[in-house]
Amino acid sequence: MTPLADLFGIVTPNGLVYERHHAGVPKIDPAQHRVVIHGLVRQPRLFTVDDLLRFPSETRMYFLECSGNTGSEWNGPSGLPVQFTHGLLSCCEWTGVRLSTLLDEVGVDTSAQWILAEGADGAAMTRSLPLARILDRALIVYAQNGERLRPENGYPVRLIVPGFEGNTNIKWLRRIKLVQAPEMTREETSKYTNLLRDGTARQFVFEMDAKSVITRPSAGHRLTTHGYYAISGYAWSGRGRIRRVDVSTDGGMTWHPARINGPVQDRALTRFEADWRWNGGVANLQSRAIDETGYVQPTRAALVAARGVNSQYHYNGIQNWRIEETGEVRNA
Ligand SMILES: Nc1nc2c(c(=O)[nH]1)N[C@H]1C(S)=C(S)[C@@H](COP(=O)(O)O)O[C@H]1N2
Ligand SMILES: [Mo]
Repeated sequence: MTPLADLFGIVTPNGLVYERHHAGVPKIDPAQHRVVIHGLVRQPRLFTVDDLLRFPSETRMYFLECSGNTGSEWNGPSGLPVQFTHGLLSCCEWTGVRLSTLLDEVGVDTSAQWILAEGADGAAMTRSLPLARILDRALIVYAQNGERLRPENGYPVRLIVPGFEGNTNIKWLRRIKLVQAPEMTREETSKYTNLLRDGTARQFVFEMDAKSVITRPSAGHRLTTHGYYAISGYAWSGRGRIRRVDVSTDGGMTWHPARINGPVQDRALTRFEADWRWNGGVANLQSRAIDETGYVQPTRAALVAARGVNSQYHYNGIQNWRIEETGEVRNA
């Protein structure tokens, strides 16, 4: 998991990006690897990695968040530090080819509404994705933060679906099939559906809702000096840009707008900072993200009222860090 409390700015260095694999990291010979695009197309095609490198490229910063991120807090404060509550999260500069560019090459039939994307790992991780919602930004990438992808992150090619839950960003991409309707794969039936209170489940919950977390100070830290501290953290939304971040030091009774530090980019981590003086008393630090759609990050109570506690995925409640009189910072 990404050590968020030890990072500055918005970039996650490649060696510190969290890793999630359903069946380990496959060894792939890039000279042998192919990406096939087939199904409802005029002309199915195989692309080598060299083929992909010849197309016009696009470079963009996007966050990647596992839908299981912060699942530890559904039943109340877990006591864990931020690396283990929010560390299934990264933000990298991705370089690759637009999915739409490759689809133009094969000629998509008008009946194709979804794609099926499949990885070349032992899990053959496979997801169905709605074309209309991803076509203007999905990338097939070969580079991350300026260097080629690392084996753990999908070398030689992976799919990046900005703002969508982590598992849809298929690593070691080997196949895209154009289809009329979702294929109901293992990863969208037995996994990655969200069980609600009434026994029904949310399915195809793709966008990650707006969320934020204070990374400094955070659980496990200890304040040793009274006086000024800059409270610093990340905000992000799967639906676009962050509009505002509010910070509270009294457990959510009063809120003040934080400063946005650095660029505010579409579906990327945004760094915020707020001024605070610690006078030695108990304090409860919280942050609340508001995105460009007007969506406000909910309290845990509001989230649980709406979804119950069995959803497993997509927890985005406001996080509380409690400062004790000793200066100890706790997830409580
Ligand atoms: N082929 C394949 N793609 C995959 C996975 C996998 O196991 N196999 N894991 C997914 C999950 S659950 C997440 S959260 C992200 C993690 O990306 P990372 O390991 O580069 O951080 O990749 C996704 N893509
Ligand atoms: Mo994930």
